[in-house]
Amino acid sequence: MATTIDYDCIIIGAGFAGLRALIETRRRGLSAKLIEAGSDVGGTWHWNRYPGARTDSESWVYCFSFDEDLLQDWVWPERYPDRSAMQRYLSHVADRFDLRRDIEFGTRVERAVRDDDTNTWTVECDAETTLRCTFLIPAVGPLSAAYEPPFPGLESFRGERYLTARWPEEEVDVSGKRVAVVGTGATGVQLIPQLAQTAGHLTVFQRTPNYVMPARNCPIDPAQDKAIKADYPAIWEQVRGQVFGFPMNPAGRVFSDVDENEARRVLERGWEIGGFRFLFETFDDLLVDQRCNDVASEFVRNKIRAIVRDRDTAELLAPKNHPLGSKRPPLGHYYYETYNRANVSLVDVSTDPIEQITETGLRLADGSVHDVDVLIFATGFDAATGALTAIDIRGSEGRSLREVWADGARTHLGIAVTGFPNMFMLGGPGFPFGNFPPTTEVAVEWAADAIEHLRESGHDVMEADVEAMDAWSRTLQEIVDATVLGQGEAVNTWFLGANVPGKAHVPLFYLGGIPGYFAELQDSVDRGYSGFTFSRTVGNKPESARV
Ligand code: N01
Repeated sequence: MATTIDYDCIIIGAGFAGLRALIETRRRGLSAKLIEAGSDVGGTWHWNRYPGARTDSESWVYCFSFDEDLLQDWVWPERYPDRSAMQRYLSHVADRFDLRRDIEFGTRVERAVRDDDTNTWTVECDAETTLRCTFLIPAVGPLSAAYEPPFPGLESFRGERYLTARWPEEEVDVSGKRVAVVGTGATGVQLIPQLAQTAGHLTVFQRTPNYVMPARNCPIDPAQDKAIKADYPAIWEQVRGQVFGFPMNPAGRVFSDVDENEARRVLERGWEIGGFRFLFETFDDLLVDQRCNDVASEFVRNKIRAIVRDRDTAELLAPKNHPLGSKRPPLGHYYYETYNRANVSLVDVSTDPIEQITETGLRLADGSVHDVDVLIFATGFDAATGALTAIDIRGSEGRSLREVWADGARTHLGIAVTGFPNMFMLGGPGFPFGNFPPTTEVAVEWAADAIEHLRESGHDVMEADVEAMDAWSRTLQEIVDATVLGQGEAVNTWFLGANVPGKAHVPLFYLGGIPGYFAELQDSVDRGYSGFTFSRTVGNKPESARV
């Protein structure tokens, strides 16, 4: 008896990756359904509603590149769009390509189970929906499973408590209140200056200081918009050739090319231009040459000392135990300046960690107590794996992804896992870290090409080889070993799975650069999808999908 499938593809998640996957599968004549837990499209931009949320990538390249008309029509208001601008954009994309008719909102996928005999994935959702498909495409985002440290006493707190990645839709009014923010990563750094404007008193609890570079946000005027639109082909070429997928050319200089004075001028210029340009348009060896990195790190520390008036606070904010770039540096919008306000104070919890949440606030290891009305955790994410293992994904022979990854997540190309045939992850562990939308677009196209190739070759099952997964894991580790990443106290970074207690420590992202990753994808195609085995289902073949 033939098994009926509902769709060729089930996509999980309506963020950048999922929306693009829906567009591409449709274009290839595949039937697809997208399941989304939230009430609207947006993914990370749907959930991260905290005050100050905005991109750290420049707007004109933090978007889809596949449709020239979309690129030409859309007008970005600012260098870094805020959360509402991102939502407007993704909503516009959904409407423009009529995507909503194939999206099931407000539905969370709880389980996805592979049946090798019928070559199907059965996807079970909380709304008691069960759907069957041939290809499972989890597009759940690398930074979407919010992490809240399991502080003792958390539930006893009687004030208001918020997690930045699950910020409520209604406005949170902190005016006149005593507010605590725990966490000074990219999220905390955006949130803190916003809350400081109205809070009665804001206390920031910092465990590791960061090198915060000024974002230098600004409006995009019509002339600039026109120039960008005229230059898009060249801009995308830059993006695809730049290590983190940004529209930047190499600096064309290394540290040893210049003397001390010139080095200072170069860094000053980078600081004034702002954003990640400070890292990538100053010295091409900033992230690999120790001397260059030392000078750049000290340059940032001196900027902090020049901005923050209280010397003790400045010294606490200045990172000393990890090099610039060994953790993902946040971009600030008057971040350091915020510590000059009388209503803002900084508490170092590196040596005296938060020991207990009480009914009225926080108690640290040294016994000091901080009573607050509002407690906010900006404590990051269970990166790369968390959103995937939150779903009970079971591959061949009932093997669970959670168990398979218990000793460390392994994938081939950040897309496929041995034992989980016909599953194509977008943004899973081993995926490159960088400007996400343009990177994802290439991965989506690669996956769609692979499915087409699979079908044309008369096969219906595609699975990553274990040797290819091993090789990819070795590559990730070798790259980390060759960079400043994870050095010093940055060894606890989420890049390495080290921020969540009990999580296996392995590199979770490919850091060989976006061009390197694209070359790996292309190489696999050129070699007939090397690293993958194609086969035919022997048992009970599925009937074609309902379109
Ligand atoms: O998370 P994080 P994030 N006690 O993990 C601290 C993307 N993103 O949400 O550094 C005390 O960086 C923790 O301290 P430490 C972007 O890629 C993008 O800020 O581990 N503190 C750290 O300070 C970004 O890099 C955008 O010592 C504790 C903070 O919590 C990534 O998401 C905006 C603690 C967590 O920082 C993650 O950024 C926002 C504890 N027990 C995010 N546990 C844009 O592009 C954790 N911390 C705009």
